[in-house]
Amino acid sequence: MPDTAMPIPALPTGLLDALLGVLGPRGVVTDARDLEPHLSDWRGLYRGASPAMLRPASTEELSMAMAILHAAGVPVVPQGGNTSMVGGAMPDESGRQVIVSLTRMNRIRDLDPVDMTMVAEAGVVLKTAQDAAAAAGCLFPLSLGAEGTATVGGVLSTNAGGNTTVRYGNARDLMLGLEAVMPDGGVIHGLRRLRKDNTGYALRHLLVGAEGTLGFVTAAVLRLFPRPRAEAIALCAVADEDAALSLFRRFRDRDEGAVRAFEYMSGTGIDFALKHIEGATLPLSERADHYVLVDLASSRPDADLRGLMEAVLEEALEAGEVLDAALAESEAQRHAIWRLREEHPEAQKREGASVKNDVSVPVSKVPELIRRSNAALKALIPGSRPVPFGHMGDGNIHMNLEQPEGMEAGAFLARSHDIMDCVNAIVRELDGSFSAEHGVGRLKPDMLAEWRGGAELETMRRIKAALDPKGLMNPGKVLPA
Ligand code: 2HG
Ligand code: ZN
Repeated sequence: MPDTAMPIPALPTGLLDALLGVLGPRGVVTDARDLEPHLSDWRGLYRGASPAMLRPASTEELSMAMAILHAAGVPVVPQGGNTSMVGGAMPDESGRQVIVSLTRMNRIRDLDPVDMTMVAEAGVVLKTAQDAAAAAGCLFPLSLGAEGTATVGGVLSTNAGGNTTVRYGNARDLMLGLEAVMPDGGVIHGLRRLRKDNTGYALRHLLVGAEGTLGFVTAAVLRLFPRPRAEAIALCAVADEDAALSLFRRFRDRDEGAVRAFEYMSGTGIDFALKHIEGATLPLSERADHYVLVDLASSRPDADLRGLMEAVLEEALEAGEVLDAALAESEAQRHAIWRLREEHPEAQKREGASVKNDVSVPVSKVPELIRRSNAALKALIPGSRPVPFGHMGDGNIHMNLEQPEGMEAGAFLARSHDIMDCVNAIVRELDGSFSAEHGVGRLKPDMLAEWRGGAELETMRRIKAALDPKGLMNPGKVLPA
C-alpha cells in the first residue's frame, strides 16, 4: 500500500476561489483530517491522496464546478458511500485528483405509488431509499450488504447487483430515467418516468455501470414494486453443489416469481460466521459442507409460500438433495438466517487475509465452477480455504479464498494475482465473467483488457474519448491506460 510521503500540492488559489464562489465554504473540503476517511477504501487495498473534496448541494452547483474543473484540466474522482470492492472511488497517489462527493444531494424529490417510481438524488443512502418506499407501502428491491452506507449514485454508477437480482434484476433494471452531469458541466435532464421511451441512444444505460468514468449520476427515477405481503425463508443443508442447483430449479419451476433470493454457502463459510459473528447460531442439527438460503416472497397476501416451501423441500428431501432444513418461524429467525449469509464478508475478514473473486457463469455451470475452483485453489496454495458463497440463482458466486492457518497474511496476499488468475481460467472455460457485480474499478482494468479485447475494448475507448476527451473523469478506473 503506497503511502503519501510527498506533500500534496494545494489547488491553485484562483481555482480554489472559483470553486468556493459556486459551492460555498461547506462545499469545499481541504482540511487533511476531514479528507482522511475519503482517502482509503474499506478493504484496505488502496491509499490515495487528494488536495480537496467538493461537496455540491445541487445539480446546478455540480455543473458549475465541473465547468471550472474542466476548463482547468483537473481530474476528478466521484465518491459515493466509499464501499467499492475494487477501489473504484479512490483517488490515485499523485495528489492531483479532486474527490467529488454528492452526499449533500440526499433528497427524495418525488415518490409516486401510481407510477411506482421514486426520484432520488445521488446522495440518498440505499437503505433510506428502501425505507422511503416501504413507508409508502411499496418496495425498492435492490438489497446488498453495504446498503446502510452505499448511495443511489454509487449503486447506479456501478450497476450493483446484490441478493435479489434473481427476481428484480440489477440496478440498471431498476432505473427508468437519469439526471447526469457530464465532464464539461453539461446537464442531461433525463428524469423521465416512462416504461417506454425509444428516443435515440439510451444515455442513461451508458452512465449506469460506467463507474464514474463518463459523468456523474446526480438523480434517478427508480422503479418501485408492490411490497411483499407473504414471505418464507429457509436454511437448507444440501448434499452437494448439484443438489443446490437442482433445488433452485424445483422452486423456479413451481413459482419463478416467488424466488426473491437463492444463496449458496459452503460449510467453511458458515463455520467462519458461527466462529466470528456474535450471536450467530446454526438452526440445523448438524454441520454440512453445503447450504442454501431460500427466500420466497409474494405481494399476494393469500400466497401460501410456507406450503410451497414445505412441498418443495419434502420432494428434495426424498430425492436426497436436501439433508435437513430449518424454516424461519418469526421475523427474528428470518433475520438470524439472513445474518449467517450477510456476515460472510465480515467473518472472512476476521478469520484472516482473503482474496475475493466476484465471478459469474451461466447458472447451469455454477456447480462445476465451485467444484473445479475449490480443487484448483487448494492445489495452488496448500492449506488455503476456499469460501464460495453468494447469488447462485443468478450465477454470481464469490469464489473467495481464505489464507492457510498460520501463514503470514502478506505472503498470502502476494499471491492475489495468481489466485485470481486460477479462478478466472476456469471462469473463462465456463463462458463466465471476471467481475459479476463489483465492477472493474482500479483493481481490474488489466483484466478488462485481457477479456474484452478487440472491437469491444476499442468501442469502449471511443466512447470514453468522445464523452470525456480530456480524460478527467475517474482516471485509471475501468479502462486500462
Ligand atoms: C456479498 O454478496 C458482497 O456479500 C460481498 O457482494 C462479497 O465479500 C465478498 O466477496
Ligand atoms: Zn455479492
